[in-house]
Amino acid sequence: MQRAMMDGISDLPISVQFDFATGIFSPYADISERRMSDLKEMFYDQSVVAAAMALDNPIIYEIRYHPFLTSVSDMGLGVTRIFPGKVGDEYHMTKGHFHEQPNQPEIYFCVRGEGYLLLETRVGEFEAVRWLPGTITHIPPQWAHRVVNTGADILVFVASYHLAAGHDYAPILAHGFAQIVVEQDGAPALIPNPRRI
Ligand code: S6P
Ligand code: ZN
Repeated sequence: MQRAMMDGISDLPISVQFDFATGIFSPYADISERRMSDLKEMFYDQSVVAAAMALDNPIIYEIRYHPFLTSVSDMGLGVTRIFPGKVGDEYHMTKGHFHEQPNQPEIYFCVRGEGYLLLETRVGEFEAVRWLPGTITHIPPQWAHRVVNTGADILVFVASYHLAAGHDYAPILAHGFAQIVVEQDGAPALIPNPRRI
């Protein structure tokens, strides 16, 4: 079958509508929830993780996706809502990943909330970008990316990427990022990742 005749493929412009009040756009094709159990290796205080999983296994964040497929391209839109909160003193965050394909970047646009975007290369270069509503970051290929919500409000960001990029979670699962974001004296602080010390 020709690609242009497959389901969901259109070579015409398509728009979806984003609601700034809720951080939800529609229509969307799919939604994923990430609960404590999905991130259990990511947080450093494993006793708090185990207790939260046993209690109610809370949702840490959710992502709504929409693929924009044409006969020659595969742009993906993802809007992530990270709920406020901490695991012990470590703020809620996304799992974080590299893109599998070595030439695939991404655009992240913070539309609500506050926090940090953590970025790290496979050879250990590390950056933490302070994020506020309106911050737009270009994530170059082969920089792993994780968003941390340090505020009392939900953090919402828009992601735009090619679906062919793929996701590689394994290195983050194995050793996390160089730094973690925790509350110290009532404020967010970046500290070395205890799993790497
Ligand atoms: C995809 C893009 C986002 C994330 C989403 C959840 O390349 O970066 O849509 O998938 O923010 O993060 P994670 O690390 O759980 O995939
Ligand atoms: Zn990505």
